Amino acid sequence: MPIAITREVSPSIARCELTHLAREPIDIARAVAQHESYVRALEDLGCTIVQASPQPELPDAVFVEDAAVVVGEIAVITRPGAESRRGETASIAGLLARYRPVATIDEPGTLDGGDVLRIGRQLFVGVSERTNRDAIRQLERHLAPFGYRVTPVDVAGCLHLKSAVTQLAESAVLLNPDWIDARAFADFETVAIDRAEPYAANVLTIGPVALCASAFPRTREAIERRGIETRSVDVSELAKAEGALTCCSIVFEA
Ligand code: CIR
Repeated sequence: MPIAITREVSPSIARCELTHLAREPIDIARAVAQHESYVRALEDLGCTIVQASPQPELPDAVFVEDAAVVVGEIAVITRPGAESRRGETASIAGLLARYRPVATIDEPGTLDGGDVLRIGRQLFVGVSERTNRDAIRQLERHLAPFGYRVTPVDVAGCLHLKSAVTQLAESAVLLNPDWIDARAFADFETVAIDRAEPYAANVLTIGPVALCASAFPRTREAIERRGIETRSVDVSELAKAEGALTCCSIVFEA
């Protein structure tokens, strides 16, 4: 039974970091309601929800994914690329210490969990505006003893690696070939997003089901045509903060 760590939307979310999007007003009540639907969808998919303590003064605290990388043996607490987000990690470290030994990424490394795509014993890590090669080397040092392989992947045009590619099934990924070099995923079956929906590559797959954002129906159809069951949630207000589906949880086996 997977655990999903989540954290409620901060009332200060309007002051979130933005890199590739223009600032738009965020309807907080709607963002909160959408986040609650997201959490319910995770519960419906069998996750036990563990809520991190609210951090109302930290605008991006709902995007817990960026604070840690969890594998079966260990949790690695990140050092987020945006300085405004560094205060988010301590509370997540405290929670994860209940489940795993905890290691850290230290200065000068910067790493956002959104840049880490784990598929089995392989970790693809985006080299992005948030994640640098020093942190990737530190991550590799923490994980290599457990048999994990770490592969850096250049990311251009989007915030994180997982804005451009996520896992759909054991050996299949969903990707946007405009933002990463698809050859890095040559060993996998690839499903391409619909070109009219560039932000659609971020899906959260739990067991056999891919949770998709309702804003991207064409890509959802492409996933279903591949024979993968999908569910959808509306996260349009969180998307204005440059967040997507994987960002709002840290999912791992207890
Ligand atoms: C940020 O720019 O850091 C937040 N506004 C959005 C973070 C989204 N996180 C993710 O994709 N893992």
